Amino acid sequence: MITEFASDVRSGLAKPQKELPSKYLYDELGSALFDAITVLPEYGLTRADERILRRHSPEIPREFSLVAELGSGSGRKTRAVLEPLDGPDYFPIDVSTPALERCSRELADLARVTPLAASYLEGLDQVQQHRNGGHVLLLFLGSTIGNFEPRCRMDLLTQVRARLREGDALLIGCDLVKPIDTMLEAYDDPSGVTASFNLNLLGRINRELGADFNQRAFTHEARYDASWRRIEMHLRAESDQTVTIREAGVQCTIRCGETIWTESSHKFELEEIAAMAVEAGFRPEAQWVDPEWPFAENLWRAV
Ligand code: AVJ
Repeated sequence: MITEFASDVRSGLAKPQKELPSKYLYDELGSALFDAITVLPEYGLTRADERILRRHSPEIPREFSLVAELGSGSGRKTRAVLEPLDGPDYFPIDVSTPALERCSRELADLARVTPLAASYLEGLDQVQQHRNGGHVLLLFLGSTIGNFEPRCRMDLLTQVRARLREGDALLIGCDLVKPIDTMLEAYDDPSGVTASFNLNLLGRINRELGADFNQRAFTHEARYDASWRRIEMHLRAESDQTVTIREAGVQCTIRCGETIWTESSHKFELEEIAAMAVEAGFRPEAQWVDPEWPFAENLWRAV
């Protein structure tokens, strides 16, 4: 039996453009490095998300007695959403148990917290069993939706919608298109934190799958693809590499200059966000845009 991680690594490295799924960036070290990214001066995304939530969450209708969150992480941004509500039930859904523990501790004074260590859809299925007659407010913050290819994105939103009832709401954060230099700096910061975050994926494969990647032989690269409107992160081999990944039963060669694609962060246009809502079975109800860093927080109602 090989793990899902091992089989995803095996199939990703067998493609003509080698790739690794971005969800594996977040082991314990990766999550700590991501937390460091959120305080980089060049990475305005998380601060914009937080500013909007602090300013505008009091405008969210108070009717919600149950809040669930996809990929809650440590739950830092969630405070602002829970505060105006009247002691709601809160179900953070995340695959990282340490993050869930931190999140439960931090928010226990504001809500009755039930952490769910599960994938997004499995977690949402579990939330159904705790519904109490009121409407659900589901949070999907931080532009995580941008990590999904357009096809998978619509698929995910449709499956999320299928697990909600009419009148439930989705609060979803989307990072907007901005000048290319600003986007590139955000994903290739001069302190090298994002480079470490990216390179840690090879370290994780070494640790968990008994592989022998030489992390020092790879460099971090961020590119903007204007036709897809996305930042791509890659790891570029600076010399020919032969790697054995024991637990995945893989031997692979990576040529000098070849890259492994590790993440896409799609950037959105405002009109596109409304179209996505409608296509997935929601009605856009409110939208707030940060004045400093183009980022949109969207409240959609399930119809
Ligand atoms: C957590 C998915 C929103 O795509 O901007 C940060 C992850 N990658 N720097 C993003 C990330 C590189 C981040 N999200």
